Amino acid sequence: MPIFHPAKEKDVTKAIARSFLRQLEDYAESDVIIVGAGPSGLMAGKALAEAGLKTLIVERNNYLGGGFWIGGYLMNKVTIRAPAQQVLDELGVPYQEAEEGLFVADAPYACSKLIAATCDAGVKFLNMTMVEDIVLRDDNRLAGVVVNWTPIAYLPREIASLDPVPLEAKITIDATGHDACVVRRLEQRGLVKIAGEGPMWIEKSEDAVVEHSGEIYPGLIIAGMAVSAVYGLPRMGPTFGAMLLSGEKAAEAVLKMIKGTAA
Ligand code: 48H
Repeated sequence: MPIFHPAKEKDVTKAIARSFLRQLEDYAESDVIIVGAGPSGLMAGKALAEAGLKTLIVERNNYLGGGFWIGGYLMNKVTIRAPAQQVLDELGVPYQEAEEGLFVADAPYACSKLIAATCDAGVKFLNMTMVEDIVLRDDNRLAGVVVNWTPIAYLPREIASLDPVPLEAKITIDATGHDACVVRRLEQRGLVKIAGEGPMWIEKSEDAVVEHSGEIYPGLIIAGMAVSAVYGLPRMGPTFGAMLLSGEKAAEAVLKMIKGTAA
């Protein structure tokens, strides 16, 4: 006596194709596109979807979470400085206080809880999808991104000369970490300058990243390590509080622009 309900092979394919294409058609236009599903992008997405905005996260890897999965030096632990442990409390992630105001948590636990909370909030994801360019309107406003399947970028041009497709959004967030991929497309056109990440100085870095998170160009907001890269701020190594709070600050900036209110 079989346990599972019968299903035809063709119906499995049809179910996946229909669901994917419906979602792609729907999200060809979003309120917000976030590029990068690391900690800052996920936090921004969670806050924006909770506030009712149609939010899409584009991620070039098949997995979500960026550098938040593994923390420092392949040791599977992340550190968080006060007051950002409040985010761990909200997500239900256990942690220990290693030193006064310095907390340590299991990276996979923290990352999976953040991913789940972002999904619960209603964010949709396009993974294995790489942002390779931007949509710029002649009023000099970023109006979306241009994407292609990630594997295409790793194949020789002779067999993978394939045009990308555009996705529109009212606001885009560059949360691509050290690469600052979206801002780099503006820099290539002489529209902004990227200072390049500074050396490590934990005590200075985290406040500075949160402080500088926000609009960098009309229609474009930056969050996370992309902020360090753009403004030449010090880096902070495997401590993630600023990534979480930077994502929240980016979301507040979006909400002010779209709804005229803070989160
Ligand atoms: C689609 C892309 C593209 C692209 C990149 O690196 P992340 O974890 O980013 P943040 O800023 O949220 O967190 C940074 C943190 O992980 C870190 O590295 C820290 C704290 N470092 C400190 C230090 O001193 O080194 O995630 C960025 C995500 C990744 O998942 C990328 O795959 C993705 O963005 N991404 N997705 N199109 N062109 N470029």
